[in-house]
Amino acid sequence: MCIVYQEIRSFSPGSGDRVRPRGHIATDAASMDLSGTWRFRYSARPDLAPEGASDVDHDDADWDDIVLPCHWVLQGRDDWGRPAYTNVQYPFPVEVPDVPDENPTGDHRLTFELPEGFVPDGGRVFLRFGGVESLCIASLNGIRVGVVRGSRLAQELDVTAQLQPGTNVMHLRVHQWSAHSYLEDQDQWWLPGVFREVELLARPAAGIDDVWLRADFDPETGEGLLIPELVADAAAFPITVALPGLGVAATYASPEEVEALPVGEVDPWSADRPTLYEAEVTNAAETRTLRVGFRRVEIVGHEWLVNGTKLRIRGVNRHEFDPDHGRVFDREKAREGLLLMKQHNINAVRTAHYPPHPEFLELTDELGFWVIDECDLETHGFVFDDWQSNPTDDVRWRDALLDRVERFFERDKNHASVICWSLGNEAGTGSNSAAMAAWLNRRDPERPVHYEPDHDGTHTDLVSRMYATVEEMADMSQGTGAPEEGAPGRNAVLAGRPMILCEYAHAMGNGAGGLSVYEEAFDTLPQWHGGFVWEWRDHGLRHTTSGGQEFNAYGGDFGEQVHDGSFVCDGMVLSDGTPTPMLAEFAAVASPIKLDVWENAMLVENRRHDGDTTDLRFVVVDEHDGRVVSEVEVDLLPVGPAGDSGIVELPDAAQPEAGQAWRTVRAELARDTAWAKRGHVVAFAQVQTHTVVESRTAKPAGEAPAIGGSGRITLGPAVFDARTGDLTSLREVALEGPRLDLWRAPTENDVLGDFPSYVDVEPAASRGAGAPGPSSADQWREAGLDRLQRRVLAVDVRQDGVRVLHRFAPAASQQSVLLELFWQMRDGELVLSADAQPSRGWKGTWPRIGLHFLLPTGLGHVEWFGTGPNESYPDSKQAAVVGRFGGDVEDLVVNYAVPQESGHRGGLRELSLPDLPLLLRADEVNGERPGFQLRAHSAHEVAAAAHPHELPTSTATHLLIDAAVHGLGSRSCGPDVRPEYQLRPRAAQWSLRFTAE
Ligand code: IPT
Repeated sequence: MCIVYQEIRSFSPGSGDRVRPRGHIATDAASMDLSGTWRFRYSARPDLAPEGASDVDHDDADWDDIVLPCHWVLQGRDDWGRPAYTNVQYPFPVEVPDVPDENPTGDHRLTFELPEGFVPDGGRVFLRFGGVESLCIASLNGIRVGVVRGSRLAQELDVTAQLQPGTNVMHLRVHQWSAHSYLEDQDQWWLPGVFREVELLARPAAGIDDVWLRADFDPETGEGLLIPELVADAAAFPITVALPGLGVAATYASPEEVEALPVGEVDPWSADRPTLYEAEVTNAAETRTLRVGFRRVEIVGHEWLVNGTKLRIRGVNRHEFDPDHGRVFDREKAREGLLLMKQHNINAVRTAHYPPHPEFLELTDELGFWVIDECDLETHGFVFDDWQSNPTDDVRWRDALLDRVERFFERDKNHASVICWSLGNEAGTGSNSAAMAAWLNRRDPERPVHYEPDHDGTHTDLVSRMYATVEEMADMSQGTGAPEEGAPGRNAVLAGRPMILCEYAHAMGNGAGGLSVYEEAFDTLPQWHGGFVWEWRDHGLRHTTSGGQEFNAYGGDFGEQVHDGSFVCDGMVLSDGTPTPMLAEFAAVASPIKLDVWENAMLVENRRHDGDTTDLRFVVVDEHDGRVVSEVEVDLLPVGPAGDSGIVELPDAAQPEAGQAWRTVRAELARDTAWAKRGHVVAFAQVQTHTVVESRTAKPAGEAPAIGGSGRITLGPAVFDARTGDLTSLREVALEGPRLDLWRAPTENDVLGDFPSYVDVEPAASRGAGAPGPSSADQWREAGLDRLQRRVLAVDVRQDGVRVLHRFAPAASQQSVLLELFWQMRDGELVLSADAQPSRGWKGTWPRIGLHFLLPTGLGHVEWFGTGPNESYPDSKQAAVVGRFGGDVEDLVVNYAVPQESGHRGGLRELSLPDLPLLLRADEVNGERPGFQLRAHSAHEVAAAAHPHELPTSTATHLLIDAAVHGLGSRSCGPDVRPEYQLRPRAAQWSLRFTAE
């Protein structure tokens, strides 16, 4: 077999003069970043790749230019292959270690001048690859220097012997697929290329090759201890380790003399207060600089502590992703993302599912995040064969997996923010994962090892689960129950350990709902330490239709043979970085400052890891009918240390003359911080203080309806169709309807049904044990909610108004809903009292009970007094406050990658559409107010579109006044809408008043 195929199907971790893995630490030694324009040749298969391409004098004149780092499939060239998305399944036949003949291959060549004096006297030069997907055969000046594997792992090769003064030619042959692709089956795009920097590093003779500064903090004494590990030849000594900021320095004359260095009292490092100290490690040849944070990570019983305090993870899973550049790192954009996280009370990141660019961890050290750093390993596709032949349990892969764990650990070991190591994701378990865990435990006894598939906790330190329900969490906490495949009594054993959800609350499309239920579980179940939302950001790739319309492409949009559709778009921010409402919901639910507000007092709980509340100011805002009447700051003694709570009296709230009075308290940053400006809201709470009920006695109707010509009924300014009873206009306004609507354009949580539901439409026994039951969308379609037919039962023109009776029912069904509409004129307003009554026999849930009106197209600005500013649903409304809001109709729905239900806002009082003009008021009925939704498309149009650009031209603006809606849940990957947030078939009433002026 030809040599290249041997490399492609090799289990070896890599070859060449591989340098022992080292930390990514700044140095004053010279380096040369080879990023920039290279020559590039794409070949669809290895055998089509140019022969002799690594030869120094190979003619690359007819090659193309490419700018590294990049993924070649994202360069806008249709003839360079295409991105492909799969989640669990491999995009090629599973036959380890072989991969398809159709193996896209990129040849890269760079001719460069080595600066004079670059190679230190007697020193070495290393060639460092930050990340290449997936197999890279590197040559320098026509000589092969090594084979690099492990796409998101750094690899250094010693190229001193091959480098020459003056002009050099480097050649990299990169194959998209290799045996190691079997280890890299993460839920993301397959994106080949040299996507992180390629650098030349000058290594001085007797330099300091590697440094590990372990920085311990003793929470009892407040003192720090620096424990240096120096990797250098004996000739490199003496070496000085100094922390100038603490006035501490020690010089070690020989390796044997290196010892721990007490540094006295220090400010510890934590995600809340990320204090870092500059450290210098110097000798005659080299100075290395890094920042250390003193902290102690330990597990005591079922508690995971940092600096003696139990951790509370409010985290996200973060992939490296950019809609234009894929996994190419951009420090500024990464920082922006982290700032957005901090601003939304996110304090932790799991680097799903591979080590990030090393500079990302500099940012998490600096800004303050608890990080679970994860190794580049996932073999999820083996699940379909019950994990048979899984690399994690196959001795042929042992070296490669140990090599992976060593490379990721050594690169990142110095980071204060890394408080846990994760072996990878969804790679099953076996002797190799056990060996990886053992290696980490031996090398770093302090930081715990995480690996979620280790369900029995045999070789890891944390008990981790994905998408568990709170009921399962409670079972685990109490040591009772055991998920199906578990050994009997397993939970009882695990209950003595700390627990986290490494993934929960699947943020795909609209949702996930139910965050506050988890928050309560994390706060009350002693073993639980919080969790990581799946996931931070959508991975839609910016793409254009043939007609030139931009959109976020997902699986299938590049013609993939197998793919997993929009499952790659499941973030709390959209692909372009726009936050979704779930992010605001997360911020409201997860705030470590909890406010409980009554009219005259407020309880402040400080649930931070560190620090009191002196960084905050508390502002009390009183509003009457949504208009601010006063705004004052309250004096509050600092609530602290962390864990404390305090109560403060609040000034009296003024009584409004009419309407409602609301009091909102905001905890705002009192000063600018590294992550937000003064005034940024960290927490808020709202309470209704007064309601002055208008005495609206049921006066007799002011005007009696009249039957006009051409089948019309008029009632004041309103005109009705005499046959159907439909309103057709109000003064000049074309306002049509309403029809009863029980349907919504399913969200992705409604559509996907692989996870069990709390809704039992049919007895579980009839489905077979463990089967999840139909998705909500299927159940709703089955019930015919998307195709209700209307029959007019009565249009009754009476002295006191117009009474209309409609029956709604789907074909082939005996179930129906009667809708009674009673229109009256009262005090110059058109008043609608509506009442929906379902027949018996409805099952399951309904997405909504709404009145659907058609309005003209092209409506612009609207204003409302109700909840906002974002959409909200029964299980996702902690971020919603009552107030007056405004916006353009098109901004009232979220531009999810897949069009779906969006834009419902509950608690409506007034809705004003100045373009018509129309003012609609909603009154309370039985203590409830309806919500509203305004959208340029009907639910059917939305449901039929797979991408926003597939939505047809709008023919009407759809106004829904919903008496109730169903929750969101997280069933696209996780629990369905909980019973308390479901909308079960039921009766509903509305009381609406319309004015058109
Ligand atoms: C889980 C994966 O770990 C994660 O990478 C992602 O695919 C997520 O699902 C869904 O988006 S695994 C799943 C089988 C629970």
